[in-house]
Amino acid sequence: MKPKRFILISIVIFLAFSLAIFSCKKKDEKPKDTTPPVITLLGSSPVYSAKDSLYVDAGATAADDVDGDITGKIQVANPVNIHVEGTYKVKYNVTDAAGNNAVEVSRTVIVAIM
Ligand SMILES: [Ca+2]
Repeated sequence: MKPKRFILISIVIFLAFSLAIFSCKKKDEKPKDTTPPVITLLGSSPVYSAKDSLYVDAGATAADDVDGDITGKIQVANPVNIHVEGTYKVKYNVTDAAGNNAVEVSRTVIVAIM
């Protein structure tokens, strides 16, 4: 066998193996999750709350195309101070396992003397 032909055959075999390994790897990869989760507000907005009385937030739910129900992962920012009249915004945020952030959902809470 001529050395040139040997080298050529080696290269072809190497490329064939590379291609085989590459296609196997591709099959194992899960499709990338690029869809953000969706937050659904429970209860209404705005909500009126009497000053100095307990405010209980109705919360929200979150669903993701891959992770499913991720309500438990919702981060709630609740700045409501029941002792101070004013308009507050309770904000809900959530991120799926792939790192996609949901569109922030908020509820307006108005604390007033009733
Ligand atoms: Ca997702």
